[in-house]
Amino acid sequence: MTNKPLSPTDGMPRPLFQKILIANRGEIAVRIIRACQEMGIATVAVYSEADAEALHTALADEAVCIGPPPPGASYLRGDVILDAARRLGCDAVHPGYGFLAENADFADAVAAAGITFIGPSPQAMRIMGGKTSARAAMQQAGVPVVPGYQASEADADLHLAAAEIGYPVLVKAVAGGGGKGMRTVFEPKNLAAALASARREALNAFGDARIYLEKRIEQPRHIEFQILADAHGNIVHLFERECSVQRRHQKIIEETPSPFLTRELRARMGEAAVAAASAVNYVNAGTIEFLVDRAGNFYFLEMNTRLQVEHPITELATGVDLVKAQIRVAAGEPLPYTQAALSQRGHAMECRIYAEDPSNDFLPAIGKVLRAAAPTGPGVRVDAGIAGGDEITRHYDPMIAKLIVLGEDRNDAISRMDWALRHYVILGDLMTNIPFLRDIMAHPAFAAGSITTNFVDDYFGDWQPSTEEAPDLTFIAAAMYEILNDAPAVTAQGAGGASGENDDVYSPWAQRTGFRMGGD
Ligand code: MV4
Repeated sequence: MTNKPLSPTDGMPRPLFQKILIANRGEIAVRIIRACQEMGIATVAVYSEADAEALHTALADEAVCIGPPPPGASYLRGDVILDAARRLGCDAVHPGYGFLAENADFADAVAAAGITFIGPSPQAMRIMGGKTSARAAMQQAGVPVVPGYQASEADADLHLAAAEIGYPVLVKAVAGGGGKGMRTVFEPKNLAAALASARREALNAFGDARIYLEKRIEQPRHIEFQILADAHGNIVHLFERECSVQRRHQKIIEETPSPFLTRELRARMGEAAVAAASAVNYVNAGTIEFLVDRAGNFYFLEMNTRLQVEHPITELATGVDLVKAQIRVAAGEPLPYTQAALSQRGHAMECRIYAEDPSNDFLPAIGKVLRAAAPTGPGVRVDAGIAGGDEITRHYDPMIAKLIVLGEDRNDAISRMDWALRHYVILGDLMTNIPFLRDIMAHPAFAAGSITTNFVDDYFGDWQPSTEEAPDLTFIAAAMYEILNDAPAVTAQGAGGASGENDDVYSPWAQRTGFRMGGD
């Protein structure tokens, strides 16, 4: 009986896939690589010339340059990406979010190459990708949709429909999303012009001029439900995410549970979300977005047929690793839990950290990150796509990281989030929205949970960073020393005192405004 030397994988379950190509960049690529590494699955990163030194490129087992920086010449080149997957012997592709994640033609091409696309079927993508086909499918499934009209594009029919619906109405783009092409019409005399301008913008933005009407829901909340479905007909929801704090249709803060939902409303919305996924035979992870009015009426808005940026708050509150779940479902595994086995615990909250200049209309603030020291500690998670030395460029989304906390309850989550924001050190010639986020945390309306999609416009419409005392020279000297000598990161705690109770919020390490090295 020879003692066969143990192979490194002996005792470990066979990996579900041998090698996964991650067709994305930044923090979500890092996140997916991390899940693969925990599952013993080899990884292939794709990168543009601008990301040759990026974190995701460095972390993967193999990396392939797919082209120059512009997304259209790199991360959107499905043909080049698929060729890389073939050449490197990948048996699955994970698209992340954005880029090709909801591109049904890419999903088709991946499957045609005999490679598993980690996501829903192209059919489900196509139905949910068209806002009117999605509405029709939901109406058929008995999922509440906003009162509206999509039967005809003729102006005369639309005028009649708008009168029937009742003003104010919204004109929306069929191929739209994120508010592009959306117009509010308060009275009949303005409808014709709104239809024309909405069609022009939709054609420019999506190459598709089709539009439809909806009744405007006043002061709505944006509450979405996470769905997870396997290939054996099992579908569960993993509860809601409150996403109402948005700025110009860009989510900023997400949390779960929603401070607005009652147990009863949560159960009804969860059932509707599962019914929506079932109506399109959905498989894998997806999100059903609802608008919820002040009376608690909820309406299907759209379905995102991909993993979402804000998935970590669901992971922290339920204990489910959604990326691993996606990979297992794509490999044909059945869901290991029933709806009854799923529950929420505590209160999770996410802040999106953007490289943007709040004092300059939040325009993206490109520049070099000299030092990035993320906060750590009980209930604090950072999903980052950048490290010290990385450039934030104009080529890609300016989101550099997600800061997520889990608290015992909402107040605990808010105070933990403020602590973490205060201790997130991002040094370099760039600004971030951290001061803006901290002011939101401190706002009484936010603390009270009275947030709608108008929250930022209502309370922060003309927000400017508070004028801070300039960090004193000792801290600038310390920053220079730390960077030039690569000393261990000095945190606000270290700078302000051992225990942190004297944290000096004016310390450059506390990252109040964009602390510039050698800047003005
Ligand atoms: C609406 C609405 C009110 N009533 N539809 C904005 C972008 C797209 N996701 C849908 N949006 C909205 N659709 C009706 N019938 C209000 C919004 C809206 C919004 C929705 C979710 C999150 C943030 C928002 C910000 C402004 C408007």
